[in-house]
Amino acid sequence: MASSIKNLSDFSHITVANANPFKFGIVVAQWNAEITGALLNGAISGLERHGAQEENIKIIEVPGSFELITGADILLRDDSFDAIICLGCVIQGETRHFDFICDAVANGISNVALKYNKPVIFGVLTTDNQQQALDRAGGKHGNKGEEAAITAIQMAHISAQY
Ligand code: DLZ
Repeated sequence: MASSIKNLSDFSHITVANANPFKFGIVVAQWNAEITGALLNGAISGLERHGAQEENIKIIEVPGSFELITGADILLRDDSFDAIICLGCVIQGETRHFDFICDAVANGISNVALKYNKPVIFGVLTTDNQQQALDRAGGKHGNKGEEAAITAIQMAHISAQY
């Protein structure tokens, strides 16, 4: 019997929504600025390539990835944002700092999303070394900032439908 349910492993039917109606906030960490700057460029070009207007993209810088949580919270006090993109890069060091920051940022971003009932996208690289980060900030593994922007557009679109 033929099923009307799509093959769930086939996402070829998915297209990225038009970003034109939406307002986006980007919170970017200054730590590892070479990497986060490249993520930011990827995010902006991803949004604009899908129709977002420059005046509908608000960017704020925060000191480190830990502060992405507060940055997202500050932006979402303004109800006009449709989605927030958090961009950071945490590189493994010699201490357990890495684990604490990564856990806190992932949990904190989820909590802010639930608090405001708005999409808050986790565009934070968590890598063993700088080369892995470069590879994901416009290098051989693409630009995760751009991927975060596409996720933001899709989630803003879904959110607007319900
Ligand atoms: C302190 C610190 C360290 C050691 N490493 C990073 C990092 O790799 N990436 C990053 O975004 N931030 C780092 N920080 C800064 C923290 O995120 C935060 O800014 C400080 O702990 C102050 O709250």
